[in-house]
Amino acid sequence: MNDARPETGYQTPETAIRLHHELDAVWGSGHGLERLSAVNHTVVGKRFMVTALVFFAIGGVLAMLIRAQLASTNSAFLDAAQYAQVFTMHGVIMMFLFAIPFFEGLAIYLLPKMLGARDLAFPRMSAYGYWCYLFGGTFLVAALLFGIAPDGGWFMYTPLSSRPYSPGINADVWLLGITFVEISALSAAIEIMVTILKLRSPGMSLTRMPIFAWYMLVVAAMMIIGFPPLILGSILLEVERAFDLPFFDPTRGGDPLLWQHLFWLFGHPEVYIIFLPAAGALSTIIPVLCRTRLEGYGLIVAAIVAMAFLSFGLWVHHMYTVGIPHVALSFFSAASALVAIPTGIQIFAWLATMAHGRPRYSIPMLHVFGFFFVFVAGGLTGVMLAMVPFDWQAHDTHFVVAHLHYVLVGGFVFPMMAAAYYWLPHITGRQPVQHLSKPAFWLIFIGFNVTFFIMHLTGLRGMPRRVFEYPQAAGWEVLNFISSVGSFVMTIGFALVALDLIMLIRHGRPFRRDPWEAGTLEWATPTPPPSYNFGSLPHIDTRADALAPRSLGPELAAGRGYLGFMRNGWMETLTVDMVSGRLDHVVVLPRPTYLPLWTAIATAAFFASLLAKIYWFTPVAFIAVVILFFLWTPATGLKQDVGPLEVGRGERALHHQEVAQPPSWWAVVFALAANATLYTSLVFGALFLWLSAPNWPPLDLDFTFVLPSLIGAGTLVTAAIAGRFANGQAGRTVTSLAVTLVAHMISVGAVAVLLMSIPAPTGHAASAAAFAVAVYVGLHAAIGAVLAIYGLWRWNSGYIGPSRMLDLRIGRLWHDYTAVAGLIGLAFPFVLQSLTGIGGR
Ligand code: HEM
Ligand SMILES: [Cu+2]
Repeated sequence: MNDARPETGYQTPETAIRLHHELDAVWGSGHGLERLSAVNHTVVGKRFMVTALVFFAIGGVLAMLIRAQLASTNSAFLDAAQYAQVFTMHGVIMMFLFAIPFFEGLAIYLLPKMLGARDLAFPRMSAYGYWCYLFGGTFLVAALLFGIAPDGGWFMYTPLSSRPYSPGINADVWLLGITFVEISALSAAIEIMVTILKLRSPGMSLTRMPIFAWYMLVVAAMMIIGFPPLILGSILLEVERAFDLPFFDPTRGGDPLLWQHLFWLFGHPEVYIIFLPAAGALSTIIPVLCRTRLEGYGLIVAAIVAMAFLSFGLWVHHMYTVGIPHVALSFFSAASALVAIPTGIQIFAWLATMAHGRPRYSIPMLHVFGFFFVFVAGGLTGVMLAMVPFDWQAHDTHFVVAHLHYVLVGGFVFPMMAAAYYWLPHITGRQPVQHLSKPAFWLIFIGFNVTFFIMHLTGLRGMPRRVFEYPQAAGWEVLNFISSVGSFVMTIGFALVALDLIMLIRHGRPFRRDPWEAGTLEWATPTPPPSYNFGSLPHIDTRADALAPRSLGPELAAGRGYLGFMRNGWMETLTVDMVSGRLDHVVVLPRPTYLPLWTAIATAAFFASLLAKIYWFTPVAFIAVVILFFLWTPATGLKQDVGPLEVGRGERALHHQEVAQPPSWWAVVFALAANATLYTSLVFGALFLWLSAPNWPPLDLDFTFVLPSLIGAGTLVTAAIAGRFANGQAGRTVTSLAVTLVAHMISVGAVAVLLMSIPAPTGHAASAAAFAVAVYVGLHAAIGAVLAIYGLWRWNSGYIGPSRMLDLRIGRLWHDYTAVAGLIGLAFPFVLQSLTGIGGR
């Protein structure tokens, strides 16, 4: 960015072609190796989906190995140790490396187009997320080749996954690899949330959003709340394995059940996190395929919000057999059955839509049919399992395996195949060839039902899951053999689908626009879509699934909407008020850059150093990550006020650096929400141990550190207050940032003293918990100090002024959060001490 005052006016090019060339010159992602620097959402979304499909294929090969092994009683195909790695990695790949990344890719690709924006809110963030996913996933799969893959089941229960029972590095591969991939998922969730809430076309109020955006909004919120407990659990388990802090060790005040709670707090919502995007695709596709409008839009929105809330209260139904109090069991059992209501609402809305419309019996529709049949069957066995006595019988048998595949394949794979046939024409600009599509579908459908229906039967006859062989006397051989044959039929079906899609890409008929006569905005782009999506952005004045892309498209391409021009080489798009959809401000997006790739490489080095136990390198890699992130920031800064900018259609709006709450401010708010969930899980985890773990209260807990705690609390509050005085005015800003910096540094020192006075954290979970909380507070204070330095740097380089305070406002959010978390954390040892004084068993 240069120092001269940027141009604020504009000139719309004379022809649509001209406009296209001007926009593409700036928005395009380059060719050849340069493509590695791409941050554009169309490119990144496609990358996510293709990579997820590769992992799906790998997971599928592992499933074939499982079925080959189980086909007969005495197969010597895999031994017990290999089998454990194979089924664990099958589950891990399908859940973490296929399902989540695939829908993220779909959302990243579609959302800006559906909402009428030119890109996501943070294009570099999604590129970074992609690289983290690729590196983390590769890392897990590579471990399989070396025989050091995780083998404790996809949910990695302690104590099986603790050091004494899993001495190798297999469990560490899971913990570090998954955390790495989760970072990618969390950043995608924040990105999706902010994009949906802010980066819509003017006029698109919340109630006019296409239904897919509602689904993804709810899913993103669920990820922000649901993933942190798992990240926390992984960190604690890794810390226990590496440094012997006994969070899960019952002999020293820990509890293996803490892992189960943290895991299923994530794991149950996860099932809905996977189902809802698929349902969002169905709610988008079904009305179009039936040439009508979606029935019950408002009711569906209410149902998915209700589902999100309910799903967080249900994790315990995975733990009926661990000895939960009976009252709690009845409560969670009833709640589990209740979730059938919002699911039912959606299913009936889809059926009503079909009944009112004139269905086209096209290929996506076949897969929609597959979804209905399989998913409803899975729902029924789910209601059976929600009944406590039945679950006690069926727990950990192949009945559960059958149920979970009916839900996952029915609720995700079939809808996503429908989505692929529906949207692939958009991505490629070509329509299906359709010779293979039907046989492929029937092979999958029949193969699937043969494979998994049988597993209900073997399960009811007592065949446990996760066993690599079974005795002939058990009488399960014929059933298992049929099941394995079914799975090979299904595989042939998937292979045909792959071939079919390749045929579409290669030989499909090209078309101009909107082959399905859909009503959503993504079909108003040319196909395949250009790098900037829309030549200009529309004004939306009706619900955004009832538009006319065929006439709207050419208008936008001709530049007759908002921003139909180039200004200063800026990549501009618009934001709106979250609820009303009123035009809010202009966002200038960053250009392609290699920084996300470098940052992901540094992040990979950080995780690799932990795994290889080269701990001296860990802080080096961490600092490299932090520095690289700071290098991201100058790209979209503004060294001078530019004031209101013309945006076309006679309206004006401010640059995002000159407003109070631009997308990045919201991103920090959501990131802090995720952070707060992690912290809350930590504090509640400690209280859980106190209530239920063996060996509490600890006998000789002697905390004596009143002084450092008081100093720490005082300085953290000082930092937060001082941060508020930084307002972009000379002198005052520098002074207050300096005070913030010093205050944070003193609190880091106070926390260090405190850490030294905690009784050996390896001795008992109580001191381990106090230790973890203090480290958390110290880390936040340290980052607060870094942010203060960053503020000073930005001030010095001229990026901050009375109307350009974004960096300061983001700092403030952090200092405030740190003060609150710090006060809670510093009080925590005292609370623990008085609790252990009065209680325990
Ligand atoms: C492509 C066809 C598939 C076949 C033939 C298949 C087969 C199997 C079998 C036989 C098991 C049980 C292993 C055992 O307990 O010994 C299993 C476990 C599992 N599968 Fe699949 N599966 C398939 C697709 C999927 C998909 C699409 C997903 C998720 C989206 C998935 C997720 C899981 C999970 C989470 C487990 C549990 C792993 C564990 O116990 O740790 N599977 N699969
Ligand atoms: Cu569940």
